[in-house]
Amino acid sequence: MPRDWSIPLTDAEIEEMKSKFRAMPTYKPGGHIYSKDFVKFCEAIGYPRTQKQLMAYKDLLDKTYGGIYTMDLFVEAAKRIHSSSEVARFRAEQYDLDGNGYISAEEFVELMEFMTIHDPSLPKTNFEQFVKQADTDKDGKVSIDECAKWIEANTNA
Ligand SMILES: [Ca+2]
Ligand SMILES: [Ca+2]
Repeated sequence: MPRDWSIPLTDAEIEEMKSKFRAMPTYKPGGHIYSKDFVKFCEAIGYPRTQKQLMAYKDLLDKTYGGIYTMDLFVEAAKRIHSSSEVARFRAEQYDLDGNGYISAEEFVELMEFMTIHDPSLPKTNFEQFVKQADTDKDGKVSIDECAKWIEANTNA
């Protein structure tokens, strides 16, 4: 029976996945694999995503993390995967590419591109509309927190 991913992963499950991570061909003792092994790894742990979605994640790794998928990043994602609000927050944090705590127009373009691949039913939104919808404290900027809430409200990620 396929795993129900809305149930949090147990420590034992995460340990088992870590051993699969270590078994990947590009695994380096520092605790990372290269993005070319990413799809293979997701298949090894039975993560239920289409090839197209997995390729979008790989692309994100190439853009944001220099093509490196660390064990820490994997464990962080694995601990949040059961909760759509946690996944949304993780995504918002990942797309704050310059790490200033806000989502810029450029960062939004990247985020939107990723989300459209992930969920093709997503309506096309431009940055102006995004700010209007997401900026709940009306300071003219979209914070990580506001972005996370917007992602959660607008997708079934
Ligand atoms: Ca930013
Ligand atoms: Ca705001």
